Amino acid sequence: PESNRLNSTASAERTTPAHIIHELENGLLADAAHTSPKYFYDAVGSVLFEAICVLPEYYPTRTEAEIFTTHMADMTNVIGSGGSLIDLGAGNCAKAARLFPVLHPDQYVPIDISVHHLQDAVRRLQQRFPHIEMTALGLDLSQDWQLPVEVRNDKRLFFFPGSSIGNFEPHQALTFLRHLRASCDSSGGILIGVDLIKDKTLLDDAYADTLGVTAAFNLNLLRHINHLLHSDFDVRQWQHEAYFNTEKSRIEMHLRARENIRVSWPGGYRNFIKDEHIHTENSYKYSIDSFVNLLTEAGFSHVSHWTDANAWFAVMYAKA
Ligand code: AVI
Repeated sequence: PESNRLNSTASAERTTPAHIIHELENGLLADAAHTSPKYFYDAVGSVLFEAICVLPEYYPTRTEAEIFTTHMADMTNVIGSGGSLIDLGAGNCAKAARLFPVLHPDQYVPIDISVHHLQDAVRRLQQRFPHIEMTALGLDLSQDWQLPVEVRNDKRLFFFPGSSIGNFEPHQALTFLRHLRASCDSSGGILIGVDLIKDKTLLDDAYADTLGVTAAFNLNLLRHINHLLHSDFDVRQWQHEAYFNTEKSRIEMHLRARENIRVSWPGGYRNFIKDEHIHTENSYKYSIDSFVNLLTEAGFSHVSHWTDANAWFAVMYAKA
């Protein structure tokens, strides 16, 4: 819209990398304003996400954990042991650590956008498992990335739990999976958590919990953007919204303007009219068949999958 501006003479002193400023500005100035879900995870956002994972309404974390507990022996038989375990979006490394005693990796490579967050967890893990070589990497998986040479290419197992693949657009998910396939030889594989299509009410409730933790998680994005962009979002002027879009098979999260709002930052501004919204996240839900097809299209084969009794969530293993 004409009233929304990007001035060429941005002035404030900044520590935020230019490509992040650009990405945020482009998203905020688009006709349908949007932001990348990676900006949820500042210090507060990461803690709020950990809280989401233990909410009664948020079934994915506990359901996935239950699938691992129930089917671990069968999974171990299919996957085998040894090699490099490459943990994509490792966070506190807790999910991968549960695999160490059964998969016995020779090397553990946790990857996260913030390597600082990883370091404490890795130090503690290294004490518990001194014989596993550990290399923490700070990489933004939504950008182009390559594994450095210190990651051994002998039985690379990519571990991507939590249905984080659902936060990619399906075409990006395919590109990402193809990149994983290209990043290992035929001894490699992938172990991935996938959230499945289910009753709309269950899905809606998982992203609009009664305590308002997911609302806080969504709204905290505005505080993080203020920090990165030096913008003046006022959290109180925005309303959390989340619902399952059945046609597109995805949860959509939005922030809706409660009133007419002008948001400014050094170099630009955007006027939002009441009820206009910022699209902050998609979380795609798959059927087992559609995800098996995606893995196959990406070049993986021999897909095995395990689910819970309700078929709410699936863990899949595929060979390279
Ligand atoms: C990290 N990701 C898999 C979560 C999800 O379910 O899409 C993020 C999340 N957003 C709201 N609640 C949880």
